[in-house]
Amino acid sequence: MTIQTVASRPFLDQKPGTSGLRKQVSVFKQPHYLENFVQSIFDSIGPLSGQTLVLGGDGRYFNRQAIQIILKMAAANGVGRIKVGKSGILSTPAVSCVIRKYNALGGIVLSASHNPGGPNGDFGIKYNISNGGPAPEKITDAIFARTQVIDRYSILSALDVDLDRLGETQLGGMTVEVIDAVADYQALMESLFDFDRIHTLLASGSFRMCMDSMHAVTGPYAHGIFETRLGAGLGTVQNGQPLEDFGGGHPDPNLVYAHDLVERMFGIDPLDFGAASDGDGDRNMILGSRFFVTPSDSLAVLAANATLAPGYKDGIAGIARSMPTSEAPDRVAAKLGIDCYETPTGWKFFGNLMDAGKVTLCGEESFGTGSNHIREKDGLWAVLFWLNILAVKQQSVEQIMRAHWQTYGRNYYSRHDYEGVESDRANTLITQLRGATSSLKGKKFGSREVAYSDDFSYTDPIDGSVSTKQGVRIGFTDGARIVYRLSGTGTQGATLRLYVESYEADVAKHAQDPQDALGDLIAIADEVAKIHALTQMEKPTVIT
Ligand code: VG1
Ligand code: CO
Repeated sequence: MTIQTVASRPFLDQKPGTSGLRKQVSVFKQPHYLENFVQSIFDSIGPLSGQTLVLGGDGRYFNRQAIQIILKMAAANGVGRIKVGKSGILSTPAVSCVIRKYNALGGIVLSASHNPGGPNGDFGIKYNISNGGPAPEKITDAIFARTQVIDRYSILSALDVDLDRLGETQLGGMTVEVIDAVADYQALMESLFDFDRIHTLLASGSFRMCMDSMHAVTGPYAHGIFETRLGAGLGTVQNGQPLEDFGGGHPDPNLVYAHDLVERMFGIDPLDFGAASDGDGDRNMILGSRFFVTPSDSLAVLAANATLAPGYKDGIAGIARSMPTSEAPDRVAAKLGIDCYETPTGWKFFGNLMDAGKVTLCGEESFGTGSNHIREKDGLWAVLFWLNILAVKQQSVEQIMRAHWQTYGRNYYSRHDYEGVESDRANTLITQLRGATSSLKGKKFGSREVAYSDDFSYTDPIDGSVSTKQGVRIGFTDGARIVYRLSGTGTQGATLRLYVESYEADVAKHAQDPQDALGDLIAIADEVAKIHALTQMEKPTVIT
């Protein structure tokens, strides 16, 4: 086995987005493309000698090949040990868990999350640091800078490693340890939630649930935890076999893409509880019988009921939510007398707050919820948390949600995505909006008056780093908000995200359809940004 040094030239488009580098498979398959990025990671994270790294992916097309390349490059770069998930599978939360449990230097996750997979789909790679969380901008900026000048990479000439057999093998001077993908993660979940109580609920026969893994990474985790350990019975998990192309689907757990689940939960004879997770297992959607829980409300409910789960029985230190997420969690924090932090979009902004002990629960409107048990959002964790609450309260999802609104009021909320917008048009829209924000204050739209308008900027309270241009927001005097931003995870054209929120204290008005309750705000959002004229799209592609 010899170490080869391969001459290479920079690819100029390797700038990580909201969550790592995501490109079409055809881009990743160009000679040296993956290798350049991996070498840039290795060159940016300090001495590797004797260090442990964690490696795994969501099982999408190109996962196995990429893992073999990365193993050989890690060996050539002096890494001491790599823990890799069996068959190359590890969910994003499992990688975070394993990094923390074994004090690894960091980990590499191969995933484009909710983006479609297969030869014509997307692939992605992200680096997580020793706290188990996504690399902060300081590190992703360093990796990007390295990609711009890289002229060689190192790789071991060796046979492929057998990824389907548990145990250790040597690759040059490096030990490759193929680990059970589920065991460490399941043990962590068991330490947080009342598995006995959830078992009693699920095995009772009177409570029926469905977990839709959308042919993505959580399949093995969900089979093991819900069916085998918690007695929910075979068939509880649907689409539980990870497939390289996710069965042709879009592994995004929302009302549009998780249609198999939606049919069961909103059809005749609906189940009591339904949940879905995304490509890499860090997102979740929670449904009750003919009832949808918005992710923002889900975070608020978990915070309000946290002490019902053993892992949080002493209460929570604080909450953090991304800026476009609704203010429902803020109301719970206020009542609990704890802080609620507002960060830019992307889980990397929560890491410092959790490390400093300032927050316990975090969430994003995009179906991401999690806590300081790891440093990533965690889909199955959220599902288990809900089950723990349901098992204790013995109420339906809808009853819990309605009681919550009764106490705190309801934050009507919706996100409209305009996917596949031509990049120039999307950039024009945002640039014009930025220009308009300064003159909006005091302006009246129907009964609403603008209280403030700006492009969100965040100063990290722990390390002082500043992140600018994180989304244009318009706040009204009655607390309603409109937010616009461009997606940082897409691979083709641009995606405009419009977020609208309006607070309603009156219980008698809590049964409206959010699209109706938010109708005037949606119209104002278009009037201000000229969405339809500029995108040339009649309506959003996805509404959640
Ligand atoms: C989206 C979501 C964001 C999330 C990110 C990564 O980003 O809006 O909340 O953190 O995806 O999640 P963007 O830039 O497209 O809006 V995942 O599950 O795709 O790793
Ligand atoms: Co994801």
